[in-house]
Amino acid sequence: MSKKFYITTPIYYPSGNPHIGHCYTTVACDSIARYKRMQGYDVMFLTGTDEHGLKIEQKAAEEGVTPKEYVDVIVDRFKKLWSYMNISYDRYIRTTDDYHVESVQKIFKTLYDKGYIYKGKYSGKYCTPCESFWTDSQLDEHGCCPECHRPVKFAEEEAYFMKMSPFADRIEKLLTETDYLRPKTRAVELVNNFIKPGLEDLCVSRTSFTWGVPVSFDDKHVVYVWIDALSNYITALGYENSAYADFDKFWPADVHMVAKDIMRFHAIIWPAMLMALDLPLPKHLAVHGWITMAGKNGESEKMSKSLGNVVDPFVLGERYGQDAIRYHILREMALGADSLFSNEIMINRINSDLANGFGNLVSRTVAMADKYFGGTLPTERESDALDEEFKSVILGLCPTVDGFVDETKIKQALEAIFEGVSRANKYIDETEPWKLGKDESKKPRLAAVLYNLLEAIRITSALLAPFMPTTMPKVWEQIGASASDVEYDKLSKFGVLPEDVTVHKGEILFPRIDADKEIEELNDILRKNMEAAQAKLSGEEKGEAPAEPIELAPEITIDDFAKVEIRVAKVTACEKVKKSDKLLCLQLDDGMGGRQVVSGIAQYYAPEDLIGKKLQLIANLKPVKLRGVDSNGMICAADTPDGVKVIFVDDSIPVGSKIR
Ligand code: ME8
Repeated sequence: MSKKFYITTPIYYPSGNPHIGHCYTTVACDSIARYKRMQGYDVMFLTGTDEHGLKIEQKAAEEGVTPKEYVDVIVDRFKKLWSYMNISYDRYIRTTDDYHVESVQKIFKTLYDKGYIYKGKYSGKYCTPCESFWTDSQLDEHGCCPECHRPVKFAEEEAYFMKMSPFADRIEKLLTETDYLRPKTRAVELVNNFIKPGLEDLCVSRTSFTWGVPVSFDDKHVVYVWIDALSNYITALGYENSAYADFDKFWPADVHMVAKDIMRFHAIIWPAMLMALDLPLPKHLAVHGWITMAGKNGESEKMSKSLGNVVDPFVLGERYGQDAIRYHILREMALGADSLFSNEIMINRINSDLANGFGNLVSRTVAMADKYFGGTLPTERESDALDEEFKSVILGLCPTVDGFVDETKIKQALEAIFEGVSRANKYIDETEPWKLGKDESKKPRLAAVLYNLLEAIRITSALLAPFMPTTMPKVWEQIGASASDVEYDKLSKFGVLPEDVTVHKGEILFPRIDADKEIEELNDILRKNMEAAQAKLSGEEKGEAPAEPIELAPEITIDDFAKVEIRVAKVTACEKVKKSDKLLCLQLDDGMGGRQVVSGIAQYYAPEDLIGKKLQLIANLKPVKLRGVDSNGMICAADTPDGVKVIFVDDSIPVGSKIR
């Protein structure tokens, strides 16, 4: 039976263009998936998009398209980026795919039937952009959303909840006694912050928007975020649907990789869901930090769409090549820690490791084989004791890198390979081939040195190929390696390339970047992009775009409208209605002998704010009693994000004037 390996990225929100932050997880998973394929594993690498929710519904409304039309465009951009970055995913799940919707409904119903889901009421501080309820203690120092730092509002609604407490003990053990969580050091904060204080039940449905998977037995509700989103890891394999039949083959997953912002959901809620469904738990959850950017106050901030500080991967890829970008982001980020993105760091890294380190090793070796032997090595060799030490360093690489890849420590894997590259460059300095080349009698020694270097390049390039898949085949072409020479089982031995190997000089793999010129130019481009993104965001915040989608009531005719009589009236007296926080009682001069109107605006206006003002009165509304007080008509007011505002009328317009 072949060995199986299943790895997943999060499913991303298609609510804006993908950026370098998204690339990190996807490139990291891609590299591991490629490495495992190289080792002979049957790999399933899953990525996708998380397409439901209020935020998407709102963005679509702002653009005047349906939510599906909106996400289709962005999903296309994600897919284009993944193809550009050479992402070799085996499956792409969209939570709007029919099979996923069907499975989520079944999963929700199963959890309900098993008694893990019940109906209740949700209330709390809600952040609309982040679609998250927060407790008071979670809010930031300004009482705003701890993630995007925008204002939150109080909200309450009927909702279904999932019980979490039955799973608390097992989850604590999973986090503290197994190696599920990577790095395990993060278990302490999860246990102390969430499990020890008592696991809170999870809100799993919403009634305040419709763009989601409907709860099959209560269609007022749509499934809210996590049951929909997390299930993707199993529905994409065919769990509770017939679209695929890979569940038994690939579940449980070997690695889920996510950033720390969604660690809690994957470390606590996902295992709880699987326990409730009686399914095996994934083997590892690898949590990395954020790619951050230097913020205005000098502190680094998460790179994110909602902060508008994103770096466009296409801009970088066009300038330096996709592999250089892949290498840079993977090399900088240690598992669990943040990594600051800066053009300076990136360009220096590309120059030092790729241009001067690896690129130089390849070009020097190939150039010398060409210069001294016309490209084809002679078979007469002379070895030296130094060679054995060099070979043992290179032969130690593959097992070391295997270990790091298995532990999802990609930075360390790359560091190990580059130690091999440095060792090879040092071997050139030690053996001084340019001196050997001048003396005919030393040619057998020179041939041995160059062969050893070509072998070192064969092994290091094969180990690098999962991380930099576009460039390494070019290296193989240059060093005369065939596809079978770079197979995994040949990476732990020397002497694989033919004795009389022929090299082919080729293009420069990683051109050296003129750092001073480039940093300035790139900083300029990225700054302009960011300013444009931030201007767009602050426009949204200033209310230039409506916060809620506008839904018009059904059309009426002019005759319908003519039935409503709106007239100008002046407030002559006003007082609060007794025992009511909300109601004001207004005496109006309506040009018809006067009348009394009760209005629910006491939270927004004091009586003295209104006395003497002219306003609009719906004059032919049927009288009602509010809190026992007669109300003859209604005054016009607007709902705004800052509360209700009465529509006042210019003082020059006489009372009683008809408004049409
Ligand atoms: O959270 N640095 O989607 P999302 C590193 N749909 N990684 C980053 C990053 C940054 N600056 N910004 C984003 C969601 N990421 C949910 C997930 S999963 C069942 C549902 C990456 O679009 C990182 O992998 O906000 C993070 O976990 C993911 O994008 C969140 O993407």
